[in-house]
Amino acid sequence: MVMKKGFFDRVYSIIDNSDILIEVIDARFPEKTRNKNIEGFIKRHEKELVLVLNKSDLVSKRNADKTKKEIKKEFPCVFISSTQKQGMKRLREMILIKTKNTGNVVGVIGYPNTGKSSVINSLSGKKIKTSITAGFTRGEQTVNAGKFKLIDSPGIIPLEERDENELVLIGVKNPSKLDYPEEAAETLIKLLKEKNPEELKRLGGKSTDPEKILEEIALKRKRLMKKGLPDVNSVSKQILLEFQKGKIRL
Ligand SMILES: Nc1nc2c(ncn2[C@@H]2O[C@H](COP(=O)(O)OP(=O)(O)OP(=O)(O)O)[C@@H](O)[C@H]2O)c(=O)[nH]1
Ligand SMILES: [Mg+2]
Repeated sequence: MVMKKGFFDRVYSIIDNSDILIEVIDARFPEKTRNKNIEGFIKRHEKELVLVLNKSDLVSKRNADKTKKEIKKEFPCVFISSTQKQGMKRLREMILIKTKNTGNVVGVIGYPNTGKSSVINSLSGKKIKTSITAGFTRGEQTVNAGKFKLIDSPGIIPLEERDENELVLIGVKNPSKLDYPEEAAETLIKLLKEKNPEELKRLGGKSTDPEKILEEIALKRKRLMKKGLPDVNSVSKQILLEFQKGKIRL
């Protein structure tokens, strides 16, 4: 009987079959979308790893610079936006340097929805399918990108139990599935307050209290319940979805 291989076995077999590895991370949540166990595994197998901070079009320059300084201490890293085609030349050059003395197979790994398939498309000029829905890529596939080959893989689902609000923010869970979207929305408001207050102002948040801010945004958008009260539940889902779609920047 053929045994169905476990998920992590598949990741490890990609690592085995690759000469170097790229870990695609969401530049808005670098720490939450990295997998340090797998990074450690790659290191122990003496394969080069490049951290690619994708979706950098969705973070302010100030935040990007701060993150870069931290990550660079651990691994070579490149900030890119695969959809806006920023930083792609630098990434290509980095791959060429790293693969020079090894083979030319580049394994692309990362959490669901970080943009692995988009990065591969941008590097290869091909059009493999991407999606706003996390967990989209199912099987592995190898894509030719001229001097090197890229292996696309399904997103690595974190083994540890993750907080569902966090999963919504990193784009792995649909906000409409939350019983209390207000909670995740308040977390987002707090993050915006800390990291990109200009964006919060643009949304119409003036108060200091996140709960109040959600009410203000609901009123501004005329998301109202009976008697004209702000519909915080519905506006929470709305802004979370906009954040997932990249319409709100961090
Ligand atoms: N704004 C922005 N959106 C991006 C970028 N890269 C990818 N996306 C979007 O993020 C979503 C996920 O992209 P995919 O390339 O499908 O991500 P993936 O990592 O292959 O996802 P799975 O196959 O589900 O693991 C899509 O809606 C992309 O358009 C980027 O650089 N900037
Ligand atoms: Mg994919």
